[in-house]
Amino acid sequence: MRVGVGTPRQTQIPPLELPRYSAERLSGIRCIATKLKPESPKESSLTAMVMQRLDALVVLTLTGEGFQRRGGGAAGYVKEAYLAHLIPKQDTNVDDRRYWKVSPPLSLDVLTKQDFLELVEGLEAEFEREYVSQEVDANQERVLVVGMMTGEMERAAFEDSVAELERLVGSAGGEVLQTLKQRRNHPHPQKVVGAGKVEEIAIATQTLGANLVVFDRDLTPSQVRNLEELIGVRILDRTELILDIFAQRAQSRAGKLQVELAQLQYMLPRLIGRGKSMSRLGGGIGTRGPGETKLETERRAIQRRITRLQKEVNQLQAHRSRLRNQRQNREVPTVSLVGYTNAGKSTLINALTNAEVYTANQLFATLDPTTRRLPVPDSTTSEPRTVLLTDTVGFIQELPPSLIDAFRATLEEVTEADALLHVVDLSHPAWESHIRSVKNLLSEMPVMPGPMLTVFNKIDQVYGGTLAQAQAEFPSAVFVSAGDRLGLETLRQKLGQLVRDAVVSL
Ligand SMILES: Nc1nc2c(ncn2[C@@H]2O[C@H](COP(=O)(O)OP(=O)(O)OP(=O)(O)O)[C@@H](O)[C@H]2O)c(=O)[nH]1
Ligand SMILES: [Mg+2]
Repeated sequence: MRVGVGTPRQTQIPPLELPRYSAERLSGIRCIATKLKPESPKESSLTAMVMQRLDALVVLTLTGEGFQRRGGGAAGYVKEAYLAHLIPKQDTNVDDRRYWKVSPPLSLDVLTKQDFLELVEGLEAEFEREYVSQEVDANQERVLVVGMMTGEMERAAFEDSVAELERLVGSAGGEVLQTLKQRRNHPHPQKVVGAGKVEEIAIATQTLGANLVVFDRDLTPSQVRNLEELIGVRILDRTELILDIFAQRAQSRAGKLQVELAQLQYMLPRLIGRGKSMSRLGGGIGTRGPGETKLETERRAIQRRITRLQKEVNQLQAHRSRLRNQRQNREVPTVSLVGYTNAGKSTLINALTNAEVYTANQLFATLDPTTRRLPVPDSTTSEPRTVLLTDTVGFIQELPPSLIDAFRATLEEVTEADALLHVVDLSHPAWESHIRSVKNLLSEMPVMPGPMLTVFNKIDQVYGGTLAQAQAEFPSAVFVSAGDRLGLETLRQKLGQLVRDAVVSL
């Protein structure tokens, strides 16, 4: 038996320390609390019950007076008893947060006749039935998404970025069960979101049976640790999620190499950070020892591996640059497709050249570059001439810096091309901000790319005044539907002009 002094909320046991912790079971703990006022349990106590998945919560209210029975034993002190327990989801309503049932005031006699084992077993059977029926695919992660709108962020930009995070979860193979949002001036230094929100996340995790919570920003190691302790499931930040998608997509040796490098580079400072905070915490007896040493060894091993991978990426870079030189010697101009992820770059190269690049309605479908020959009409002679068209990895806003660094060999295919085709998905509500993100990323690349032609894609899905707006703002752009093979001839001709301009400007 565990005795805690304080309200059920104050004496709460962290999820990871509970004897049992899962969506289909209760924790195996019953809590009895006393209360001076004759009123039913407070919402905070009931919330604490949900978070610990208590078998039951009994609240006894006191009369403030009582008497000693003859022969010992107190009586009359307890006025009434309330019995509260969780209820299965089909009866709950996430919006008004009714996850529980509270009995009317009972007398102690009635309460003692309650068969708790039967109650718990009955509830667990229902939870389990519900859990099994929810479980579509056991391999699919059940994810809760958390978005936080800070200070100067605009509402629309925030909504777009949360929607994008949901799509990233889907692309990583997860299922988004619910998305929770909060507005704060600054992220909370320890927990990112406020205490009330953490509780709401924990409850939603519990009741929906989520096994992963993804945040729309990068988290510090201590934030991750605190949140995992409070919520009880794995916490992932945006960069880790993107790295995970890349890891799943990597096919070629070069791709795998670059992904591993990016993952280790992201991880390393986090390991060091954890080490530091640990030593700051104690800085004395009990803080030295195998924990710290192991961390140090681990850190060195990772550093060594990073150095080796970096060397390999350098070799890869040198190899690619030799290939590019050979192409340039043959005087075949090169054009790279760039653009936001899912803009339709691979669909476009397939439509233009009969390539067989994998396309899909998911983010980061393509990782490895593919190059194909494409005949275009020469802009002066109209004779066909060949250009080499390369499709490669898509961009995203705030592409993690470790990825940019690790993927420099792949990205050089982009920056060292003679010209760029910037593919924009005009059917996407955030197409304008996508253009800005791509331009920002290009401007951060070490080598200045050549001239660029903007291609608006998916015009078959564009409605309202969007097409006219884009045409007015980008008079020299081309408008196509790669999917429906619309506008491809115009695109070929403009490509002919583009490479001539590029070669002239060299
Ligand atoms: N309606 C419509 N859908 C299109 C068009 N072009 C591409 N798509 C769809 O858009 C999705 C993404 O296409 P991809 O070619 O894989 O996009 P990508 O730019 O290569 O994306 P990443 O490789 O992930 O960066 C797919 O579901 C395509 O079928 C188009 O012209 N019209
Ligand atoms: Mg692609």
